[in-house]
Amino acid sequence: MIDVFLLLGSNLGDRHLFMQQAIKLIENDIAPVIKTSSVYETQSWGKTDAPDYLNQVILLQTSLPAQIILQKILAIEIVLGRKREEKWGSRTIDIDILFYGDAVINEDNLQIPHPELHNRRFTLEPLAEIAPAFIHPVINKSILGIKSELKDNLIVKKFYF
Ligand code: PH2
Ligand code: MG
Ligand code: MG
Repeated sequence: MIDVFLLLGSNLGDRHLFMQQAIKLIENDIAPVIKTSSVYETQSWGKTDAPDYLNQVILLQTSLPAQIILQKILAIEIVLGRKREEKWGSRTIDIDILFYGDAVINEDNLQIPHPELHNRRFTLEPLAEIAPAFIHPVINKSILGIKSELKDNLIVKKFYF
C-alpha cells in the first residue's frame, strides 16, 4: 500500500459542504481515508482578489497507480461542479495529489511531488499537522523543516464549523 497525500481546496459556494462531499466520493471511488487534517481558512494565493479558500490535507492508502488516482480525482471534481476557466480561478473543489509515497513523477499531465507545495503555507500547515516528519523526496527535508523556512506569509488559520 502506498501513502497518498491529497490537498482539498474550495473557495466558491458552500465551501465546507464541497469538502465533505469530496471526502465521501474519494472514500467511495478511490480508497479509505486514513487521516484528515483540520480544515483551514486561507487567503487566496496567486490571485489576491479571490475569495478565501478552505483547505485540508488527507491521507489515503492505496495500491492504485497515480494516473488512475488522477483520473478519478478529475471525475470527482466534475461531479462537484468544477469548471476550469482561468488559471487559479475560483472553484467549488480542487483536489491535488501532493505525494504518492516517495515517488517522483514528471509526466505532462502529472507532477508529483506537487511542484509548488513547498512554497505554500495553505498546503504546509495542514500537511505538517498530519505528517510533520514525512520527508519530501526531492527536497530531502521534513515537512516541518520546509515549513520553518517558508516565506509565504498569507493568512492560514483553523476553520471552526
Ligand atoms: N489553489 C490554487 C491557487 N491559490 N490559494 C489558496 N489559499 N488555496 C488554494 O487551494 C489555492 C490557492 C490553485 O490550485
Ligand atoms: Mg491546486
Ligand atoms: Mg488541481
